[in-house]
Amino acid sequence: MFDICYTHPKVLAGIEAVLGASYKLSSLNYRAAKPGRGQQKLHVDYKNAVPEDGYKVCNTIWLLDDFTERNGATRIVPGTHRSRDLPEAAMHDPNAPHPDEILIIAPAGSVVIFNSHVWHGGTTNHTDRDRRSIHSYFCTRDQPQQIDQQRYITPETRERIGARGQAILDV
Ligand SMILES: O=C(O)CCC(=O)C(=O)O
Repeated sequence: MFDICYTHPKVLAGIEAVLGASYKLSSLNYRAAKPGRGQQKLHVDYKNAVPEDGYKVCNTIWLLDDFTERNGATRIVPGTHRSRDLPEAAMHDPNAPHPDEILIIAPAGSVVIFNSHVWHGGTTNHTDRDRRSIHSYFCTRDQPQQIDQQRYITPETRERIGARGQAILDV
């Protein structure tokens, strides 16, 4: 049931728009903002600010629940994927609200595709229910994967996903 997270044509078109044609899955993971929790520092999904030779990472959030003003929706600071600074260098407190941040508010079933050099992070869930999501996270082929897919792939999965899926997983 997770194959769609790294094979959906519209998602891959979005990834390609950011990373170019030479990308692979870095990891597929689940995250829930639990009641009273979920706050993250503003961060990027790369070790440094944007490298000279272009963007290296691009993330997607698959909303399993509605993202609302109150339940720990992801915040992003639009335009910061062009910044040469990391949030911790530019901000006194990356945990604090940023004046230009916006919340991603969308219904369950939506997929958010974002250049994850943009400053972003989870916010606190002020409701009594988990706010759940799946991330399929991509990187350029010159980068190490967050999860070494080759190590975990089963023969059944390899067979099922075919040559295209194998190329995206880099197995
Ligand atoms: O779940 C979210 O709202 C954002 C998660 C995130 O950016 C992360 O875990 O690095």
